[in-house]
Amino acid sequence: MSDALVDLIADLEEEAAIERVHARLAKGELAAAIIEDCQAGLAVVGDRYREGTYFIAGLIMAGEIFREVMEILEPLVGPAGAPDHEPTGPTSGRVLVLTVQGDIHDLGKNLLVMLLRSMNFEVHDLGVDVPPDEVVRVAMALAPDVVGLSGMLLTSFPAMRATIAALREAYAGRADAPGIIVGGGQMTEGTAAWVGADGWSDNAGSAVPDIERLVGSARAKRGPRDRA
Ligand code: B12
Repeated sequence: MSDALVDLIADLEEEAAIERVHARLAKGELAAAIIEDCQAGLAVVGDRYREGTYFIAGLIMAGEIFREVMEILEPLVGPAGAPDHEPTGPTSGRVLVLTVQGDIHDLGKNLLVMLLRSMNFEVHDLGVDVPPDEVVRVAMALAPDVVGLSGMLLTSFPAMRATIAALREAYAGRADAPGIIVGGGQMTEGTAAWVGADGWSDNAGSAVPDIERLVGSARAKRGPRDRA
């Protein structure tokens, strides 16, 4: 058995994978490198599921291992924060994040939330399987600078498109429309264009500059808000 983290996760070796994470942290490795290897391991699990070597239990187990790893790494990525963690200083932007209707994958979304909170964004996380009308209702009440939609299934894309269409309709002609960014492992530029998003990413870290750009243009259109 290889002791590389990618292989341990791919082989669903829960205990050995957790031990490996602790060992790598003890050697001073960065959380980002460990997360990258976990994602690569999960991708292998996904491939094995598609090929029929693993079944749904394999996906569940892989998700559980990743959740445990993130529990260990969270203090190193940023403040744990309550679900609606309020930043202490001036915020980098107000972001509403969720997984779209019909999709319950949340590990990638949670990673994005953790990362944004560590960078002083005010993040509101609506959870998973969120219907378009609920997204519109909360967005109208919250006035976010950016709405981030996550989806891991090909069947999530119509739900993403419907959510964006509902947001665009609700904000038609208004200066306070948020920027909309979409993400998930299967996201591509073409899909992002098809769903009607303003930005896209298949990686939380590389999404941050795009989210900052969308915050900037939403704020420029809207002008100063009464609550910062
Ligand atoms: C773990 C897992 C599960 C777990 C999820 C647990 C959880 N709490 O999330 C469970 C067991 C629930 C699950 C269920 C299913 N799954 Co699944 N799952 C996976 C797996 C192995 C890993 C996904 C993951 O968490 N990756 C790690 C995270 C960190 O990566 P990520 O999600 O890509 O997120 C990163 C970026 O995408 C980005 N990001 C994510 N969201 C956002 C949002 C924004 C706004 C931005 C900017 C960025 C961003 O940032 C993240 C960090 O960099 C993938 C395989 C794969 N290749 O990914 C299959 C996979 C996604 N699942 C798949 C399938 C088919 C299913 C099921 C339909 C299986 C079934 N028959 O029931 C169900 C669907 C349930 C549902 N309705 O949603 C398929 C999808 C195929 C397709 N083309 O649609 C995949 C690809 C496996 C495969 N190869 O067949 N799954």
